Amino acid sequence: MKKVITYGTFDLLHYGHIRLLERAKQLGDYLIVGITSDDYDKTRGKINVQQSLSERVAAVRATGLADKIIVEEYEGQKIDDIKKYKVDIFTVGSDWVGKFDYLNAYCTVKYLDRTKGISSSELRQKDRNLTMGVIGDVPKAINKFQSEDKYVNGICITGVCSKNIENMNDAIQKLEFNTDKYSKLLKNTDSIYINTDLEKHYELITKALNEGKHVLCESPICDNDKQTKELFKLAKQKKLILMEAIKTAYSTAYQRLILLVKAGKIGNVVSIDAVCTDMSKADQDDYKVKSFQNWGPNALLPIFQILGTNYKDYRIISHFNDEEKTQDSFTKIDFVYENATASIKVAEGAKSEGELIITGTKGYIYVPAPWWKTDYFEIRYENIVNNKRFFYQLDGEGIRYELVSFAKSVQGKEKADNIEENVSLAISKMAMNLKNKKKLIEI
Ligand code: C2G
Repeated sequence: MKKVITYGTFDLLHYGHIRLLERAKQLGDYLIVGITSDDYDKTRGKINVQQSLSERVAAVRATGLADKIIVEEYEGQKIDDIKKYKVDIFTVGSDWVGKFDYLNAYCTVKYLDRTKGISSSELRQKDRNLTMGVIGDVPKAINKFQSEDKYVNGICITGVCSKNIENMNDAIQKLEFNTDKYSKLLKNTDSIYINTDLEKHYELITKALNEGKHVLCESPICDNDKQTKELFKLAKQKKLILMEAIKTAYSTAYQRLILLVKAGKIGNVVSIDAVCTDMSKADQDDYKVKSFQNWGPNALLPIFQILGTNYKDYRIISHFNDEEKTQDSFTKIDFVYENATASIKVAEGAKSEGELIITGTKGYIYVPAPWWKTDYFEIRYENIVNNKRFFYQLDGEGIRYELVSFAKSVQGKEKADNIEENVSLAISKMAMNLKNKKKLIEI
């Protein structure tokens, strides 16, 4: 009996896939189909797959062409499978020509012509074509964001509006910032990404929502929790998505870490210590440090997501560079909870180790610097033989996962739960406390 094996994601199963499976089957007597797991697809850069593994398996099964279906979970598994199932022929579409020649050492490798004119990417795009305008002033941040849309099928950046427009990458529309130009940008788009000074957020978001546009906004949404609440309410009324952009919240490693903590892997959490420092902009002429504004939301995220937002007490300790006390070069906030404590340390005018440590009654989680864009963390115990290390691919610093989540939220008409509303409100409230110098000690 001649055994044939083939692999694929088979997202939104289409005619091209079916033709490939039919021809693969004809190469022998028994066809094994390997379907990629969600995690494996992520590690090979396919972050945009629309159907879950079980849906994709069911679709391939329904073709009746596969004699056996297996799941492909890791790099190198093809060799293991070929040996294990005593496979005679490995086959895949011609888009992979040459890539699997190394399997010739184990069986015959055959590339089959790819069917022209159809692909999962096109189907995904058709289903989810979301245009997005961008407004912001820091060229590095905006250009980085803009270059990520090519990894996300179905999102297309239509224009950029900025007071610094000459330093921005090419875009379909490039608009010098003013209110009229912002209106023009909004008119030609379904959604908007906002990365401006915090003071402008409220007005820009209100206008976008009132004009029926979905919003992705850098955190904090406002430096006033009442305003943030009002904006969430407006978004709900208008059936629009208002999503807070903290990249960390959308990364796989961070999400898995939160799940492990909630599943009790380190016992009860008694302390969380999050540090974020960044001095990369400090030596730029006339750069105004805003340590809390730029880093506070990120550092607060694990605290509010693990311990909740009902802290009993807090205290802010800051050092300011200016008389008006708007430029905090260093801010530390300590929280007291019923059964736990937490602290953040954020600085644009001081340097420290940017790590995250979550202390539990059975062990602790250690995320090395820079923890906010990590692909790696460890669970450590008293007995080091029980320690575990976790690694999850992170590409594009997490922006592309944020975009995928935003696109899916818009399509599904329900906001992804990466950042819960109470967490967003608590972040806005803390920004307000610092602005109003509430419970603030200056050093
Ligand atoms: N295919 C095709 N014609 C198309 C589209 C896809 O013949 N128009 C083939 C691909 O070449 C592949 C199979 O259908 O052999 C599944 O395609 P995908 O779901 O895109 O999977 P892919 O990313 O190619 O995974 O480990 C995974 C494998 O390496 C292939």
